[in-house]
Amino acid sequence: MIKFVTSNEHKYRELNSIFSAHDIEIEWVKMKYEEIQADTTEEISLDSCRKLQSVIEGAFFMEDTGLYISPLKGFPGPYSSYVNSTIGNKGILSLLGVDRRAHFQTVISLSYGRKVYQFSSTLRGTISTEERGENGFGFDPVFIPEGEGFTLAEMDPERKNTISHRRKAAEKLIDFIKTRNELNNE
Ligand code: ITT
Repeated sequence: MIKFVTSNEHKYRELNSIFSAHDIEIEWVKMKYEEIQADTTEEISLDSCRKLQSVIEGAFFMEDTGLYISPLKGFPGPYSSYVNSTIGNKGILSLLGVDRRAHFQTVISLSYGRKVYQFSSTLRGTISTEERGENGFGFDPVFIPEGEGFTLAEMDPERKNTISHRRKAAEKLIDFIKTRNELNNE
């Protein structure tokens, strides 16, 4: 059993399904935590994780995801949450021309034995020309992964979970957990 701190139920559901396939139970600590402003997701996540160490007992992890759009020089990146709740997907679509390359980056920070370990992964793709699909959340209706014809929101949840940024970062964390018996058996 390992704690996962997030206010976002979609993230919890996606990760819970990935972890249960490895027989690892995660406990959802539903809470919104403070995030500083910094240039990289790694720095932001590290800072939040350290602050939570004085609040949460035992091993826990959290996860930060950003959408980086190439022709916008990586924007919204660390400001993804703010951009999603302000201009949203329609606003993003209105900012783009011919070059629509983008990627998601997920950084997982694990607090274990007072240390912080980070695991990250990316998913490359393009921004669609219109919102498509009802599944998923956040930027899923406008993100088409490389090599796919559909947005993440048009895929069934299992398909997103097979190819996603979150999935690949979670697998790195799972590999780590499997090498630590104490985490495995807690
Ligand atoms: P917590 O920080 O409480 O975990 P959050 O929703 O604020 O939840 P993030 O800061 O990591 O999470 O997310 C930044 C934004 O990116 C937010 O608006 C999400 O909706 C969006 N997002 C995160 N993961 C996504 C995914 O897999 N697909 C589409 N959008 C995603």
